[in-house]
Amino acid sequence: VSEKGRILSIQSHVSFGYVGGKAATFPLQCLGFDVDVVNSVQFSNHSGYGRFGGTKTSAVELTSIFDTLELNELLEPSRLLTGYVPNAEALTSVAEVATKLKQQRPEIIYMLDPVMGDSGRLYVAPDVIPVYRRLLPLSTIISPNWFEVETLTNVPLKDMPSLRRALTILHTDYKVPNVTISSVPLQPWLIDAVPPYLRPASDNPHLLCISSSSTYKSSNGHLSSVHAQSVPLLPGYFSGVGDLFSAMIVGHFDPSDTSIPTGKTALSHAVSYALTKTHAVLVATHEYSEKLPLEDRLPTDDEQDKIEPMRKIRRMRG
Ligand code: PXL
Repeated sequence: VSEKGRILSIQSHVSFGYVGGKAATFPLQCLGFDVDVVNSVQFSNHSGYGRFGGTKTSAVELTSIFDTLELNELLEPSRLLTGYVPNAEALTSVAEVATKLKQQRPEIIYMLDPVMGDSGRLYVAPDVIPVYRRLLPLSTIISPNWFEVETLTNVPLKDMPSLRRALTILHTDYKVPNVTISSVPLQPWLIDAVPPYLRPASDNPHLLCISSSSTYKSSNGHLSSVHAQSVPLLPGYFSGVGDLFSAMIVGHFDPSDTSIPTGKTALSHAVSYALTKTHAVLVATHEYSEKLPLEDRLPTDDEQDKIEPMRKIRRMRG
């Protein structure tokens, strides 16, 4: 039994490659956690390959795993991490176990990654959206991307007021204490909001990560503490990055830590660690891909579709 405690991690499993649980489990174990792993799917590889084999875990199977863990007194995590769950039935089973855990241990730290899609494209069944909305009030931290924030709040993010509105909806209507929005493309209206002395030192493209924590609530208002951090954008297409990032945030999040520097929140502190570590993994992956022949490291899925399958599979390794 580890000193850091147990994390129940409910995510996808792939035989080949590192997305979902394969991207989260080992790094969390390295941080000192015991990880109880439940596979929401068991696939050969991630869906970016175009073809994948295997099965999705049904709601009945998930519930049987959770119920038996409980009967055997093995359902005792101090943290919960949920990622990709392919449909509403399975997500409802996850919601039931999350509700039970929250009732039994209200201080549980629940990192909810509402995996639904990216860049305007939904890659789960649309009926998961209302189930995620019901789950939000149980969470401690959520880690949606830009598109998932728009989907959950129905607010198109086009300027600073709309970003503020979306964050307020998540904090007040959905009672989410901590929100981190990863991989925000640095758009001119966002750069303008950052004081010049805090902007990235170079003109190279950067990705922004926004962390917002609810700090004060009263009957007539709500205050939150918002931090933005940026990392240099690396060329290429990487899968499983969000899964590693969410795992590192929940692994480093510690509101009881009294050594958090003034001006930081427990969330922004955890996000600093998560960004640094995720970026280091991406730099290593990028350096590895630089050694591959040019045709084996095309940047987008669309371009991969134009090349023959075996080539495609070799390129997407990692
Ligand atoms: O979050 C990445 C991910 C997780 N699970 C499955 C995936 C992917 C990305 O492609 O296909 C099954």
